[in-house]
Amino acid sequence: MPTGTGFESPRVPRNPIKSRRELLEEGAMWSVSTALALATGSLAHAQSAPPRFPGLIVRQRQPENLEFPFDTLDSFLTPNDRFYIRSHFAVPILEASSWRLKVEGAVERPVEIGYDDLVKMQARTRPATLECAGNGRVYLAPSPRGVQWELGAVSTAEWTGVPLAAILERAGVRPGAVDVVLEGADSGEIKDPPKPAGAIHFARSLPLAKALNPDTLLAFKMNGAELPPSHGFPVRAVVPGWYGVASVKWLTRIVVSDVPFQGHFQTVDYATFERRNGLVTRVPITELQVKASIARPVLHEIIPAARPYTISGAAWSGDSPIQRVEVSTDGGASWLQARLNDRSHPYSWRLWSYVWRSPSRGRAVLMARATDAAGRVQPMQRDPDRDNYMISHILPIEVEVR
Ligand SMILES: Nc1nc2c(c(=O)[nH]1)N[C@H]1C(S)=C(S)[C@@H](COP(=O)(O)O)O[C@H]1N2
Ligand SMILES: [Mo]
Repeated sequence: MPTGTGFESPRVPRNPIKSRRELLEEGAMWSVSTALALATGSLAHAQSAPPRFPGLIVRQRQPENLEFPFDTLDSFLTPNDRFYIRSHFAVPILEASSWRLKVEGAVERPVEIGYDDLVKMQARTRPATLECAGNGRVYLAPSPRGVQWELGAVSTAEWTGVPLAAILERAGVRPGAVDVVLEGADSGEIKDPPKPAGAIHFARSLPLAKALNPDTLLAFKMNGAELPPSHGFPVRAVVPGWYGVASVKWLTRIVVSDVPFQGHFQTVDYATFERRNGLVTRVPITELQVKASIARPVLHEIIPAARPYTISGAAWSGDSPIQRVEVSTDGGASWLQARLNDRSHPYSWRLWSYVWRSPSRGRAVLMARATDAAGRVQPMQRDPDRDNYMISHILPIEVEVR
């Protein structure tokens, strides 16, 4: 078995099944307290904590950090009530009727748009996969800081929205502009130093070219429905091909900037290290890395002996589509081609499967490896410069056959 992959031996630091059950119990307690609130008449409290799809894994209740149970993956689009949620602050309660989007900074004419104006503009509908840059973090060793995601901080939805470019065109981007800062209505204090004083808003920037890409949307629909509050109601950015952090929720302000934005979530958090000309450089996290994940079987699952078993999962990449997924059932010694199940959609994951003839007994180490059309191959080794983000190297899934 390969060593030094950056994953702890035996492959997972905690028992994920136990921790999930504990977390589900927490979720069950939440429902009980909701019922109690209803019984005692404190309806306002009950309404602010709606019951969720019972299968969502609670990683943190406040702010909301909920994981899609990746082993239930059975469709290209993730239903809205199963889509993972990553929030840094409390969900801001916004109303469509009073919502305004301001566009200012290095523009010819600052503009302000209301919800009704926005939804009347020419919209596009397209699927896109969002993955949190910390997805898979629980499997890293030593255990790094941050939300302890297993495999499911990734989901795919069909988004309807207006290209950000159309809004920027209304305002007129001035020559010399380099960055477009997207600011959310949510705010709060940062806990860990280095941290600014007082509350700050969630904000991220896009380089002008990505902001003007016609696929970068200001979305107001998710899988054909109004955006749920936790996913950014009434309007969020969707930046296909980039880690989820770029897709700012509860968008209320856009600032066009003539210098690169250096905000907290751009440089201190959601940034990583890269080596350029022999220098270690701090860079914001941007494009999704090529990655295949195994949904089934799960780690330590018992597989029936000497029978066909369908190994399945999803694979995704950034700007380039998935070209190939290979599976190894012998710990990486040999690789065979998996079947790409559905049609390829730009910026979206591709479901895949592989029918494995299980052996007569013993342990097996399963792996999946994706390659994109640009020739990028999912690596076996973790790049330590990535610190606690961009976890895309191959995760061995050990199972028992009997
Ligand atoms: N305003 C705002 N936008 C945000 C965040 C946030 O905390 N506040 N989290 C970001 C991160 S880190 C991710 S991975 C995605 C998650 O989107 P989702 O909750 O709809 O899955 O939203 C991004 N947009
Ligand atoms: Mo994220």
